[in-house]
Amino acid sequence: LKWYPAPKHKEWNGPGTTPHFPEIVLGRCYTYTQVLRPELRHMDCQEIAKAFMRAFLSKDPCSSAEQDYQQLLRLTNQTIPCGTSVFWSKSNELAHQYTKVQWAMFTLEDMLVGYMADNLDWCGDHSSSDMNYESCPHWRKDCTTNPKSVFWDAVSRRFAENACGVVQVVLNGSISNTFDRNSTFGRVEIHNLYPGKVPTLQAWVMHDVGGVHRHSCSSPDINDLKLILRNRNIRFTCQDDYRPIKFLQCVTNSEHSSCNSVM
Ligand code: C8R
Repeated sequence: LKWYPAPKHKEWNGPGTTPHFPEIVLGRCYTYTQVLRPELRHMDCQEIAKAFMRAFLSKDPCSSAEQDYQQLLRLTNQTIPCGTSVFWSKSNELAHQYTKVQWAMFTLEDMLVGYMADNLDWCGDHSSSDMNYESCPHWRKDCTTNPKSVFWDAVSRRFAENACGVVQVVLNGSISNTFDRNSTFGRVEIHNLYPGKVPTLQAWVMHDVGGVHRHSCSSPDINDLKLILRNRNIRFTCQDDYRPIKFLQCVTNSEHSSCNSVM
């Protein structure tokens, strides 16, 4: 008689580890360090990928801690010039389009560690040395201390701590929570900017072409952000529909009336 392992049932409510996660992480590390930013070609991608796996493999996926990622953070340490950091909240695609064109500006996904992990899911299990490809903890339905949420909090905190000079944030003015205190930007990043290094935060409140204007720079929500920064001694400026980013939105909506007046 042969015993087969019992079929695994879905343990958690979130998507499981992205298929080929280790290969994707290793491949992205090489692409970034050898092709995109050859000034980083000395970085050891084998070690970096190993440190990433070690952060969560063979561990309970609801007991993840920032400490688990310390080695990965050390190995992926990267400095960028002052005045080049771009934060974003609920504007993922637009913010990345912006830094793609403004090659000298960096979102976290334009940094090695963010580039490796962008859009992936991952978790392990304390009773196995493999990844869980079936399911991973959902941050709200299961636990917030899951490997993925803890990772983004840890790398976002470091990204903010390392920022210097005038920094920018791209916000979405077409949704209700343009500035969300519970988002990574509102909960982690603004509180970890160093006032001694970051004199000013510039906010760009962008509205979808033809979309609603839920919030603008004069909204109470944005004033909340302003007050938090004032208390931290960081100057705040705000501009609605910042032209360099508006132009990007108008590339795919060039016929819309609101795009005529932009030119
Ligand atoms: N940042 C946070 N989360 C990130 C991320 C990133 O760079 N990149 C990805 N893919 N994610 P949101 P926010 C994932 O609510 O919470 C940094 C995570 O799973 O629109 O304010 C970055 O520096 C995360 O749960 O934005 C940026 O400035 C969602 O996407 C803010 O934090 C975040 O979606 C953005 O985080």
